[in-house]
Amino acid sequence: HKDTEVSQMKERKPLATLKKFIENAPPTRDFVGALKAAHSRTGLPGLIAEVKKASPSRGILREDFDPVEIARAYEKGGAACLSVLTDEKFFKCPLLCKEFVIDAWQIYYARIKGADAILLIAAVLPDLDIRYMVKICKMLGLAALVEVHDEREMDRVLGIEGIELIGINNRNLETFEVDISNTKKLLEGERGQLICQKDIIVVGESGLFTPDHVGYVQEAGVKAVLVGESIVKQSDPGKGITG
Ligand code: IGP
Repeated sequence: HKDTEVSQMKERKPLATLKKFIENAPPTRDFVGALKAAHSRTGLPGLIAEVKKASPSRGILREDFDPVEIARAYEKGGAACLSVLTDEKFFKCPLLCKEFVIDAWQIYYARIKGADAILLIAAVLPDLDIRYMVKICKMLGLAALVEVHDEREMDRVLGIEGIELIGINNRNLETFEVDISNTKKLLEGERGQLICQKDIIVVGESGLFTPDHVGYVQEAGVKAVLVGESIVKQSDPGKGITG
């Protein structure tokens, strides 16, 4: 059976093999559409709820880590999308595959593993690679969440055609320092206007722990948020998502 073949795929298969699987795979779920729908339905940023066991800055987040159970709770709680290291299990919410993508092969692989979106981090990818990878995503029906953390990266990314989703990371990946005013800073003035003109959905990422934090980044102009630590640690991770 095809699904078992995919889940047993241990070694790095040639790209041609992955492409053949993708031809027969079910269509992707509309990641951007799910965020837009949640935003227009609630008037609040659409939530990408992140499943993670640990983080380099905070260590283990929960001992009783069951990714499937947590993802189900997020879904039940009303998350628009999920962010997770791509898993073989399928969920109804569109899935973001959270990986350090540095090679196009990883994008094809994410697609056959059931991802609906992938993360492209501007800090580790040259413009040419981002352009090329965004095109591959389009071809495969995947959304690309392009992540930036400073003005320079934002300006680079705004110069690339066809970008629908930009994530502003409030965490500096080198120092792990979190500052949610980073989202506001990067959306001020001309950058904010350009983003509106281009109809780009901005995702506020990292360090969001309270409704006030979410309100703050919403005020700054985000239509979606990516939240991990504060919800993954809850005894019922789905509770309070829509509240
Ligand atoms: C979630 P937090 O502070 O809510 O757990 O953050 C998410 O933004 C964060 O995990 C993240 C990340 C990344 C991790 C955003 N971009 C890139 C690793 C690599």
